[in-house]
Amino acid sequence: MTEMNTLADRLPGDFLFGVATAAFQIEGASKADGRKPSIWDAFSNMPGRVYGRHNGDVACDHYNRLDADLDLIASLGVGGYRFSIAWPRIVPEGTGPVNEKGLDFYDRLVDGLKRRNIKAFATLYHWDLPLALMGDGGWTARATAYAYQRYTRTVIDRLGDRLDAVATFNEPWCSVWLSHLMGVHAPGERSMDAALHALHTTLLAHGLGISAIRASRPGLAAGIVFNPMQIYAGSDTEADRAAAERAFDFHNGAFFGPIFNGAYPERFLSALGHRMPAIEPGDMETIRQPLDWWGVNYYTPMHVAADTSETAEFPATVDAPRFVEEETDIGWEIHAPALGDLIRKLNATYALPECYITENGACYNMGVENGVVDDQPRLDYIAAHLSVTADLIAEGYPMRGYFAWSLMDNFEWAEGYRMRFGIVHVDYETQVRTIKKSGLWYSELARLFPKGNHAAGA
Ligand code: IFM
Repeated sequence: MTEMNTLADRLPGDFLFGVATAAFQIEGASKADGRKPSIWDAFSNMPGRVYGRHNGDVACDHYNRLDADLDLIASLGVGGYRFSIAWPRIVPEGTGPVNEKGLDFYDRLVDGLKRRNIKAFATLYHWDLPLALMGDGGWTARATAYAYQRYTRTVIDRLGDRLDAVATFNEPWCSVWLSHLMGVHAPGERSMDAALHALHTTLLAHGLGISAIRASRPGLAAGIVFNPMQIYAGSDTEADRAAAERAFDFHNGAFFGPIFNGAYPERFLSALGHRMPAIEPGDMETIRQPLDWWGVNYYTPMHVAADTSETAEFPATVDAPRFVEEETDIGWEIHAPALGDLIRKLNATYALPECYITENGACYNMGVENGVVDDQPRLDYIAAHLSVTADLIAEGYPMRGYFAWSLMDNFEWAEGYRMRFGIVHVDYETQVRTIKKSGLWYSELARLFPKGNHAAGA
């Protein structure tokens, strides 16, 4: 186990410790104050999509418990809070009227953070697309990128003066591949063609969003949050090494390439380019704009081998055996060194700005016993990944902060409420919050970094 003081000594004094959540996963109040449904409301109400047909109607009831939850965050002694803003609260139909009551909620949230001296890291899109936009094709339709730009402008005009950092998107890999190709997340599409359209629309929306942020608040630190894959070849054969390179292009390059180099990866384009939507003049310039920071969400590595079947579609890979058997309760392999390998590889491939670990944490489902949640494995997981982060800083990588996923147990998408990632336990019957052993440890560590005052993008 990593000893706390040894770990703390290896991190810079201005390292930012934070906790993270997302709107749909915690807010509940799905019909309150003018909010209209998102694609996740529809998806979770369909049988067979989400475990136990759980939905976001109540979640952690955070919408109605805002002040108490802000007090909880403050009580953890962290310097930052990463949250997302629900588009269906702000522009409930996706386009059309702005809902003042929705903006008021985030006004109160941001003001509450300021009063408590906690930095506000807002994410504009964490998967809750207004359902009405599906009428035009959702993310597969170019019009959605322009609707997103208007939504962004609306939010930043109102809140931008008090945000410390903003991310255009959370994990576009999920809202593109997992949602449109693999069918696991809303809208549950399983089509490469749909996914390729969603990819380009999302990237265009990112670029248009950055333009809107710059126009409204030129000084605001703007970035994007990825869940890039650390990909290991299943063997040293040429075929498996080539498979790992294709997987890199597909899972990482398709996002990082356009945003940081202004181009899709060549191998990716030659395999799939003919199925993509038209890339209009100026699109790639819009997508590639300087960013102040980027966020990495890391949980587990990926292992691939070549898929030699005749019907295999790019990237033509199959799963290869893992390095270690140890896994969290959601079945994800635990391998902290992969975080280091990932950051090194991405920085060697792209010119990246400074970086925050915007999510890292572990799923363990232990409950409250005698008032205590003993989640030692989660504590060990977080400590191991912070230790790798300290190594990266020693090597000169600009790692500026770490946000634990998650502040509290919440709606874990297709897994519903059965999978718990919180450092705070939530009893969904009573909404009682109990800080877990990992949360108490994290809090003690965060308090050693009272300066946590690194300004994103500075
Ligand atoms: O809960 C999610 C979060 O919304 C995005 N990143 C991964 C987490 C765990 O699956």
